[in-house]
Amino acid sequence: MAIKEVRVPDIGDFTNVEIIEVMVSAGDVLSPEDPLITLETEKAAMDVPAPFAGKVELIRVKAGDRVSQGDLIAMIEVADDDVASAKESAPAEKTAVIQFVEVPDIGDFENVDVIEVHVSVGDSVVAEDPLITLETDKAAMDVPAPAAGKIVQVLVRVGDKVSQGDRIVAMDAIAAAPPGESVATKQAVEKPRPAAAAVTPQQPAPKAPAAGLPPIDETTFAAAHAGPSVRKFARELGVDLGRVQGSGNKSRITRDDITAFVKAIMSGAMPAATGPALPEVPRIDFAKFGAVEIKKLSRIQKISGPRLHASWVNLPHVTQHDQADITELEARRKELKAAAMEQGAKLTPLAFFVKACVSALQEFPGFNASLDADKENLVLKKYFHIGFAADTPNGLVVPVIRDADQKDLLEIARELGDMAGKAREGKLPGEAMRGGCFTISSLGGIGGTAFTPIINAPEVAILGISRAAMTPVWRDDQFQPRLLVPLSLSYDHRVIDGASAARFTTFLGQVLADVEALIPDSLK
Ligand code: CAO
Repeated sequence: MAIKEVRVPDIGDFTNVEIIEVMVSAGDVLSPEDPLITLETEKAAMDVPAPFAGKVELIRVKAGDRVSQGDLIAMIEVADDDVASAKESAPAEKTAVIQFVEVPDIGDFENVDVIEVHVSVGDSVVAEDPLITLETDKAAMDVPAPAAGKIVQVLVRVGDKVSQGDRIVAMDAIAAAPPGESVATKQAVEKPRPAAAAVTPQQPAPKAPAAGLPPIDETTFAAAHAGPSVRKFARELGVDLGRVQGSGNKSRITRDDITAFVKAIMSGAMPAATGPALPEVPRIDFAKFGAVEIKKLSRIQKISGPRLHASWVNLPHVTQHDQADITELEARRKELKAAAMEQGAKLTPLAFFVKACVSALQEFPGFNASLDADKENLVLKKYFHIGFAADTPNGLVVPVIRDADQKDLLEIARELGDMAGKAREGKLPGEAMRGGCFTISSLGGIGGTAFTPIINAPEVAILGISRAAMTPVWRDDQFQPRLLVPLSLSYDHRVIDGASAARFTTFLGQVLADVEALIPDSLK
C-alpha cells in the first residue's frame, strides 16, 4: 500500500477557484474518474475526478475553499498492484507513509467540541504528548499521541466538533518509527476506522435502488438544487432528491446529504412514506415586537434537548400522581441529620427516596427495564443504577448512583452529595452519567405540588418528587396533620400499564412509611 497525493489539475487560466462541493469522504473507495470535488469558475462548474483507484485517506479541502492548479486535494491509498498504473496516470503524485490519529472511545458523546489544539505541522511529539483537548458536556479530556513522531497535518481546529473515529492529525510514521522498526509495523499500529464513523459507504454505491426508499417524484427531483454527480449518485441509490435537505452552500444537496438521508430512512429515524412530518413551530422575528437579547443554548442543553424531545415524541407518557406519608421519615431524618453529618453524609430526603425506589424496582422488575432496539423484547436489568436529575448552572444533568441496592442510606446520601457537587462544578465525568435504570427528579427542595417528568429513555419510568406539605388527613375518626410528599411517576405506556403504575407508587408509599427499615444499624 502507498499513499498518493491528488492535486488540482490544469484548469486553464483560472486561479483561486471556489470549491462548491466535496463529493468524497475519508474512507471512500474510489474508481478512476469518480468525481472528487466540483469547482466553479465565473463561467462553468467542473468536476475534478480521481486519477486512479484507491481509498480516500485524507481530504485536504472543504466546500468554500479556493484553489489553484497544483493545490493538494486529497491523499489516496493505492494498492501495491495499482501503484504502477497510478504513476502513469498521475505522474506528479508522491508517496508518503502516514499514520492517522483518531478520536478514541469517548463514551456516548458525539459532536464534542475541540477546545484546544496543542500541535502544529512540523512539531515533533513523543508518546502521550497531548494533541488536542476535547470538552464533553461535563468534562474536558486530552487526546494523547499514541507514539512519537512528527506532525504532518493537523485535521481539526478549535471550535470543530468531533466524534469517535474522526481523524485528528496525520503523523509521519517513518519519523515515528524507532530505528529498525518497519513501516509496515507502524502502519499496523493505526487503529481501524470504527464502522460508526463511516458516514459514507465504504463500498461502491449499489446500482439497484435501496429497498424501503420512497419513490422518486420526477418533478421535485428535477427542481432539487444539486450538481450532476450528486444527481447521478441519487439515481443510483433510488433517492428522491426532492425529499433531501441540502446542507451545502445555498442549501445545495451534497453526496453526504444523500447518504445521511438513506441512513435516516433505513434506521427508522425518518419515515419512508411521504406522510406529514411534525408540524413546525412558526418562525417569528421577535425583534419586530421589541428589544431582544440572543443567548446561546449551553452545551448541556444542546445535548439534553434532542434526547428529551426524542423521549417525548417516541414514548407514550402517562403520569401517575400519588402522595406518600413521610411524617415519621422526616422526623427521623431530622433526628439523624447530625449523626449522619458526623459520618460525612448530608441526609436529605432524596437519599431515602433512592433507597425506597430500589425496593419498588425489586418488587416490580418491569420498571427496571428497557425495550430493546427492535421493540420486540423487554430487557430486565438485574442491577439497580439510579439516576437523579441535578440542576446545575449549565443545565440539567443526571448523575447515576451505581448498584444502589448494595449501598446503605448513608453511602447513598454521601454519593448524592458528592455527585451533585461535582455536577454543579462541571467536574462529573461522562462515565458517571451512564448506565442508569430509573431516574428520580426531585423538585422538593424548590417547590410545587406535581409535575410531569419526561422519561429518561430508554428507561421506562421516572419518579418526580414535589414539595412535601403538612396536610390534614382523616385518620382514626379525626383529621391529623401529616406530612405528605407528592409523587409523579411518568411511565412508558407501551411497557407499563396504569394498574402497575398505581401499584408501584402505592408500594413506594408503604416503603417510605416504614422508615426504620431504610435506616442502617450504623445510624440507629
Ligand atoms: N419536600 C420538602 N422539602 C424537601 C424535599 C421535599 N420533597 N426535598 C428536599 N427538601 C428540602 C431538604 O430537606 C433540604 O432542606 P434541609 O436542608 O432543611 O434538610 C432542602 O429542601 C434542600 O435540599 P437539597 O436540594 O439540598 O437536597 P435534595 O436531596 O433535595 O436535592 C438535588 C439534591 C441534586 C436533587 C437538587 O439540588 C436538585 O438539583 N434539584 C433539582 C432537580 C431538577 O432540576 N429536576 C427537574 C428535572 S426535569 O427538568
